[in-house]
Amino acid sequence: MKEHNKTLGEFIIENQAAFKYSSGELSRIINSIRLAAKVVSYKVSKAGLVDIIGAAGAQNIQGEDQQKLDVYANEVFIQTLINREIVCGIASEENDEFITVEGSDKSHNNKYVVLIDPLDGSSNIDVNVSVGTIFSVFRRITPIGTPVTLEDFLQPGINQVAAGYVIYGTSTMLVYTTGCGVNGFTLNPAIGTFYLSHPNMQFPKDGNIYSTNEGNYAYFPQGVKDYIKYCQVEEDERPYTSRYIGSLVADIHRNMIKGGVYIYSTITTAPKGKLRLLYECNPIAFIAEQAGGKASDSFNRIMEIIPTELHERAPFFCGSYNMVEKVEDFMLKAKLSKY
Ligand code: P6P
Repeated sequence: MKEHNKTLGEFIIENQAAFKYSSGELSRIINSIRLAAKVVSYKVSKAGLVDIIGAAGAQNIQGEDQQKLDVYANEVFIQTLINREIVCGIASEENDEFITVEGSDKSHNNKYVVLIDPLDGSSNIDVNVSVGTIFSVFRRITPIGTPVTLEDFLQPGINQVAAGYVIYGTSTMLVYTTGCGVNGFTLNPAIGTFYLSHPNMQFPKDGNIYSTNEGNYAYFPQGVKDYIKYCQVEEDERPYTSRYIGSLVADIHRNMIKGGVYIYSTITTAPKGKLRLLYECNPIAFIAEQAGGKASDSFNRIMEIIPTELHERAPFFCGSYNMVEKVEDFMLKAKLSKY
């Protein structure tokens, strides 16, 4: 059978033994993400029909209340994970507090916690731009059989056992890692099956795409301003191009395929940056590193940051290894020039 015909289900079974915690629970987590991704993908693809099937806040033709898509996606991912009896806790961008999952036998016996951004970039839905779901999986560190605690969620990214994203774009793809490389699966919506379409995804070491919101230029740290000017200086020919979709998953996915660097630095109006460390930066950093790329806050490896709050933010420089290093050089030079 040709590689690209392999289904996600077959891939999970084949690779389960390779995963050191091959209890099967992690595979069940990926399977529940798979199911939720299909359900959300269907709903996202119908979003453009809101005026026909009922505007948000109104009732649709079935008389159902229209939910905001990110609220809907949040409920689908949380319920799917709870129903599978595989996690002991869930944290979501949409929920102020984490959710304790005691299991139907109320034993708190499950070993994993999942952190999700259920629909990242959801403001782009109205303009028909790709959006995504981002997820991060840890083993709990407090005793099994007791209720999950905040400590189980505030782990550094290096402790992740799995992470990935779903991109709802021209096609829906699930891209994930369990620490043995990165693989991408494309959904065939006609039969509801994900097929291995991008085996062993790798960030090119170099690239010519830089992705950042240049509307914030006046508020960037000097090192980012210097890097952007470096990209724009005409040496030989213009080697760089600026591509910014405003949807993290879409920008990262394109840069992983073509080569590029994504930057969301501190800006004066966001002194710690905008992106959330636990369910945006860490999972994307795990993917990036597993694909041979790099992810830092411009001075420190993202996955070594010790979190202190569930929704804390971090500056995020992520992508092709040599490009991230170049930005880090500019940031260091700017920092040292202050003294
Ligand atoms: P800005 C979407 O809201 C998001 O969290 C990321 O997906 C995206 O990269 C970024 O924020 C866009 O932020 O400030 O450029 O609109």
